[in-house]
Amino acid sequence: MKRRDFVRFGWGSVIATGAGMLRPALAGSLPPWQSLKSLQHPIAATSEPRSVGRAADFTLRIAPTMVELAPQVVISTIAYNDKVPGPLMRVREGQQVAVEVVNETDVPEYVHWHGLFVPSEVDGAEEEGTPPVSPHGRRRYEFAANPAGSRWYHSHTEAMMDLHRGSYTGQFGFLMIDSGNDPGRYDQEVFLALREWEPYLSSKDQDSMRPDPDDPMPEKPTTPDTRPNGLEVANPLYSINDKMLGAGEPIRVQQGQRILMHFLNASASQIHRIGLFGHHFQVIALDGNRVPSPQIVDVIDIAPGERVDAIVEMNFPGVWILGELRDAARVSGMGIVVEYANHAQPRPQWLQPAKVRWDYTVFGTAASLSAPDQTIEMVFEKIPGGPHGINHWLVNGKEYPHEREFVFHEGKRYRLVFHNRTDDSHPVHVHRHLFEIVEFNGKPTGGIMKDTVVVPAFGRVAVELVANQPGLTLFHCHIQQHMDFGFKALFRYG
Ligand SMILES: [Cu+2]
Repeated sequence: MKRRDFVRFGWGSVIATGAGMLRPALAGSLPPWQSLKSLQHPIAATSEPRSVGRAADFTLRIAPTMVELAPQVVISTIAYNDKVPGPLMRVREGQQVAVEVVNETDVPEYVHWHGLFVPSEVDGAEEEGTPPVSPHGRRRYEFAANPAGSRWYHSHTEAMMDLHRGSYTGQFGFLMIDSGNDPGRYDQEVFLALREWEPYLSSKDQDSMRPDPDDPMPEKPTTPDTRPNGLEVANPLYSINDKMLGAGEPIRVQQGQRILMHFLNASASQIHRIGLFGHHFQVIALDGNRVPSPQIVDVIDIAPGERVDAIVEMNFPGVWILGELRDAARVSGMGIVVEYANHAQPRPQWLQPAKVRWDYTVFGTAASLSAPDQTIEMVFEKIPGGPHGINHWLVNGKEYPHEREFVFHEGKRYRLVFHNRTDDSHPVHVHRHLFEIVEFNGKPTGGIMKDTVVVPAFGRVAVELVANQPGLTLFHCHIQQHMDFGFKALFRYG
């Protein structure tokens, strides 16, 4: 897509650094993102019946591509429409959306619509019974766009030991569902997807999930597990959208502007901590859902699968780095330059923001008065893999699959209590539903609606949801390796 197209659509220059934008195609015309290059790759004949009826609103073509993260740093990955992130899909709340997915790879694929209320057959999870997009085949996903907010889409394919599949690839993108009554007041909107590249297995701790010694750790066992840990996924390269720090266009701002930043952690493995010296983030939504108390914080913690929407007021002129607090991640690419107009200086500056603990409950309200109909306890444990193996993960003593699924009854309210008896933090995700955080490490709260929540190392988190989306529902840790090696479970409706 050409730069002038972004201007024509009324978007700032920043979006052009990463997320290409996609508008519903007009019948009979060439979609604006369809470059000559993609026309040179004829779509293979499909073995599946093609949907008939109206034209798709969006087309996603899954294919290998090259991404230039920085000059002379070009990686090979699988992506949607040769873009990383994939095209920005923007739809109205309640809109019927048809997405045609064309799989030009040799393996089955699943596209998951993360945070949406969609039936199991279109959710994009093999475990729930969604059919795959077969190799060199195509499949149409049709759903109503609900609920409003910052959603996203990504590959939900199992990877196991293949670090070139599933969420290790560039198959992810933003999906914005506009409510039409957005009360936000801002001058620019930017989309910032956090990513790592070139994964490998290592016994060296990358430090992203080290337990915070100040955490209460209510689930810490009295006798520590001394078995040696297994190999975990590590990465040498990082980016925001498709560029390493300094390689892309800066976020260009003017003093006094309010910038709405949509953060997405599209990582397969790492929790990130983001700061911008001299500025504050007013967090207005978590996982796309407005928070009851939009508090101002200096640092944003964001785990794989999570989204944070924050307004930043530009009142500290200069040229700054918005980036990861960990030096190793930031110097390896996880950052973007923020440049005030008329303040060009040779080097963007990084200064460490004050170290502040991230605490979901500051965005909540008084504890919920609701009483659940039933409480479901879920205990997470690790079987350490040793120096040459992979850790395996248990939910209530068993790796996936369980003999009997967890059962919901439609219309009932459930409290899920997550007991993390491991020394890692886990971002756990419930498909097709929103839940409310009701207790975090012993602290009651209410009103924070999410689809993914970090259960800290040796921590305990309770959430509540109303079972109002019949069908198989997948629960899992959003760290790809944990999910693939046991950390998942199914809920069914009884
Ligand atoms: Cu995990």
